[in-house]
Amino acid sequence: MTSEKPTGEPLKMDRRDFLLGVAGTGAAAMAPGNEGGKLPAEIAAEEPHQHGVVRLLLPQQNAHRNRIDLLGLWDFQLDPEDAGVSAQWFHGLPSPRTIAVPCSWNDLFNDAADYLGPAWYFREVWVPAAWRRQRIFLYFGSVNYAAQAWINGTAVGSHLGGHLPFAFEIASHLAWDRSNLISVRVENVQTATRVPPGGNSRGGLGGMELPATSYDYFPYAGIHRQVQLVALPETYIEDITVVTSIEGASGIVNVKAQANAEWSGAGKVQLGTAGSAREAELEFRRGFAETTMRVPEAVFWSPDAPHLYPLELTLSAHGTLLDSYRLDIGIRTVEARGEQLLLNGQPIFLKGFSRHEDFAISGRGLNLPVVVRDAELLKWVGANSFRTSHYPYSPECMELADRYGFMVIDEIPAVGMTFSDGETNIQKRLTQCLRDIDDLIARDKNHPSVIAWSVANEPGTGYSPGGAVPKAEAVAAGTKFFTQLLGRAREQDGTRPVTFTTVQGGPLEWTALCDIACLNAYFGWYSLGGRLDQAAQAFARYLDHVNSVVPKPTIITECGAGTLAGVHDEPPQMWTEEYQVEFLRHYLEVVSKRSFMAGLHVWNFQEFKTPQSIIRPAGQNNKGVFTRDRRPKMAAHFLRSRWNRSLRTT
Ligand code: BDP
Repeated sequence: MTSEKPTGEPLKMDRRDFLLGVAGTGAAAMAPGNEGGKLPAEIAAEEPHQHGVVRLLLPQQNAHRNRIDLLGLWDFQLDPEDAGVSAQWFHGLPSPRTIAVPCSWNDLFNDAADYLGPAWYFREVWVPAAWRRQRIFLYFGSVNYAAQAWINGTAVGSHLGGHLPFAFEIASHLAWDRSNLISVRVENVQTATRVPPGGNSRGGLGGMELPATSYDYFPYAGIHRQVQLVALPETYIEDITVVTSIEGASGIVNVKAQANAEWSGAGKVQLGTAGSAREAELEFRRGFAETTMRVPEAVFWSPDAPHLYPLELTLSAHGTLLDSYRLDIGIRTVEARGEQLLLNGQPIFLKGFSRHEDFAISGRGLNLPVVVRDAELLKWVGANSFRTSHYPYSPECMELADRYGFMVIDEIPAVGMTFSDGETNIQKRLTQCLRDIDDLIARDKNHPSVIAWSVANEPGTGYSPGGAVPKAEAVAAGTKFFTQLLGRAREQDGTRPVTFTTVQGGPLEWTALCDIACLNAYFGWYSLGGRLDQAAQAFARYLDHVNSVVPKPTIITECGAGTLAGVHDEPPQMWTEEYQVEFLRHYLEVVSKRSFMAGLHVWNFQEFKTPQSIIRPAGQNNKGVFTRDRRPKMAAHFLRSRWNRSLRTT
C-alpha cells in the first residue's frame, strides 16, 4: 500500500498496485473485454470509421416537425463470429430473439452477460406518405459503443462513441409502398484507442476484472436511448445557441440561430409566455441570424428558484411559417473568479453527488421512472448539484436538472486516459474526445443547469517504473492533450468554466490548466482505511497543497466509502453504514473550513454495477449513499440533515 503524502506520486494507485501485486499481471496480458464471447481479431485491431453522421437539434414534434418513436420490441441476435455483414443480416436475422429498446443487452440474457462483441438489432417500420417531401433522419440518442445502420439493406452510416446522439439522413433509401427494414449492428469491444479505452493498460481494477475494462463501471452495451424517425421541413432550424447575461435586474438573452443550406430569409424569436412574451425579428443571411433581447425584472435561474422562460424560434417565407423550435431557457451567469465559483454573481457551493446511469435489468438503458425518482431523491437529500460521471446523461435527465435546479458538471466519457502507450494511441483517443466535447456542447449548451464542462475523469500518466516512457514524457504528453481538449471546450463555449477531475495525487500541471480544480479523494478508504482522524488530516494537507499550487475554486468531485446496506457496527468498521457516515462527516468538516472550496460531491449517489473482481462484492460498487434500488442508507439521512440546513453548509 502506498502511504499518504501531500504531493508527488498518485496516492490512489494502491487499489491498482495491490491487485497488480497479487495478480502479477496487468490487463495488457488479457484479451480486451471479450471473455463473454469470441471476438474477431480485426475488430479489436482496426477501428471502424464514422461516416454519414448528421447532428440534429433534439427531435421535437410541432406543426412543422414530426417524429416516430421506434422504442419497443426489436429482433436481436448476437454475432460472436462477426458473420452478420457477409451473411447480409441487414435483410433479416437468421435466428432472432426479442430485445427491448432502449436497454442494455447484458442483464437481459444469461449468455450475453459479459458479451461486448457484435450484435444485431432489426425491425420494420412504415413511413407515412405525408412525409414524402420532408427531410427524413434516423436518430439515436445513444448507442454504446459502435453503431452501423442499414435501411432496406443499404448502409446509411456508422457512428463511434456512446452516450451522445447522432443521426443519418435516410429519405433516399426509403420505400413508401411497403414497410422499411431497419437494422443496426452494435458492439462495445474494449480497445486501447476508444474513449473510454478498454483493458489496454493496467486496467481500472488491476486487470483481474470481468469484463476487463480500464474503468470501474460495467461496460453495458446496446441501444441505450431514443431511436426515432425524424421528419424536418426542407428549410429547417439546424442549431440554436442561447447565451444569457445579467445587467442589474434585467436579463440579457442573446440568441444565435442557424438554418440549413445557407438559407436567407426572415425569422422570429418569442421569449416568455403568452401575455408577457417579447418578440424579436431575425434576418437570416447565409443561414445565420442573431438577436439580443432584454428581460426587465427577470427571474434569474438558480437552485432555489429554477425559473425557466419558454423561447420559440420560427422561420418564415412570404408570411408562411416554415419551421419552429421551442426551448426552455434559464437566465443566469456562471463564472470561476479567483477562488470562488459564482452563480449570478454570488458565491455558490455545490452539494451533491457524482452519479451513474445504472439500474438492474435496464442497465444503462433510458429508464424514465428512475430518472424521475433520482431527481426526487436528490431534492429530498438536499442536493443542489451533480456530475454526469463518467459520460453524458440522457436529455431527459438534463431537462429535469433545469426544472429541479440542479447545477451540473457535464462530462464526456474520457475515463482512464493515459499517456504512456505511444503517440498514435494518444492521438486516436484525442480525436474521439474532441468529437465528444463538440457533440456534448452542441447537445447541452442551452441548459441553464450546466455550469461547467468536464473533459475527463482521473487521467493518469500510465507510467510504470521500468516502462518504455519516462514519467516526465508522459506528463508532457498529458499537458499537450489537455491543452488541446480544454482549449476546444473553451472555443465551443466561452461562457462556462472547463475542468476535469483529478485522481488523488495526479499531476497538478494538468489541473492548473482548468478553471476549477476538481479533485477525487479517497483518504480513509484506499489509504488510511479505518483511520478516519489521520485520513482527515491527510485530506486537509492534500487540499491545502493543491490550493497552494492551483489557487482556484476547488470541488471534491468524489469521496466515498464502500458500504454494505444493513451492516452495522460500533465503533464504525469499514464497510458498515456507520463508517460511511463518519467518513463523510470528516470530509464535510475539512471542506467547510476552507474558503476556496466550492463544493463536494459524494461518490456515489447510488450503488452501481461494475465488472466482477475481488474488491467489488457481487460485481457492485457499494459506495452509494442509496442502494441500487434507491433505498437510503444511514449516510443519506446524515447528508439530508446537513444539506438541508442552508446552501453554504456542507
Ligand atoms: C474513482 C473513479 C470511479 C470509481 C471510484 C471508486 O473515478 O469511477 O468508481 O474511484 O473506486 O477512482 O469507487
